Amino acid sequence: MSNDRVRVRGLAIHRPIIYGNTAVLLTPAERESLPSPDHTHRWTVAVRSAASDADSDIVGGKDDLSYFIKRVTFKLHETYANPTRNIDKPPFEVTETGWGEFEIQIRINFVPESGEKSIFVYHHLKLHPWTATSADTDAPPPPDVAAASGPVHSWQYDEIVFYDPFQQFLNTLTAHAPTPLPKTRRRPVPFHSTHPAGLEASRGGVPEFWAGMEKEEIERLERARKVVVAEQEKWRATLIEKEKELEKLKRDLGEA
Ligand code: SLL
Repeated sequence: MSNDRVRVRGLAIHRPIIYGNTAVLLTPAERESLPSPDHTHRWTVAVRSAASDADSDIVGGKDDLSYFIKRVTFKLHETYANPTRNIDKPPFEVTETGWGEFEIQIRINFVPESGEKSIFVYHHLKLHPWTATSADTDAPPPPDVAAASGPVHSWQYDEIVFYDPFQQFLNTLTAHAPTPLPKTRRRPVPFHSTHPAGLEASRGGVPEFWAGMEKEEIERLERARKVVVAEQEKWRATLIEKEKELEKLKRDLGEA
């Protein structure tokens, strides 16, 4: 037996990917030229490498992932004709027009030599900008706000981990090292933010994943944890105070 079909035990190797969507508002002229004039947006959902080309206006997608991904199946909302879209070569993406947000099931199939089962990820198609109002009320922002804020980006970073890979597949993977994420932030653009500054900054162009994002996320989580702990302490103190008051009122009642 060739040792290609031998698993390399104890080894884990990963590949970074991103999945998500961009969306732009259609102009009135574009809307009129569509078979369905009720469509308001053009969007692209995709699975890509995390690294971007330095001066491209595409989020991610620098590396060709077809050395380990064989097919990506995007399952759209049933209001679309042929909602199951199989994409067998890069770019692994679907561009459509529409009027509504919905959950997209994304199935990633790996090349046969990997011997891996396919995996599923889910993405909520995002059409409306990340404004504070839309986050609070779930309602799309007014058209002028939406138009002024430019394309909407919603992307998730993930890492696909292969455990005990077959030797041959491992060779393929190591022959295609992923482009490392840039060490510094090259574009001043956040991916999403309910903060007005985020909306403001999103006019600056296309976001990019970079190496410091993980640290930033940890810091965000830590700040949020501190806020929650402070809230808990505040309410615990209130509770103790109220319980004392209750005891006192009970005593007063007993004495009366
Ligand atoms: C909503 N639950 O009500 C979602 C459904 C469906 C989106 C969104 C176009 C389909 C077509 C389209 O945008 N469907 O007519 O081709 O918001």
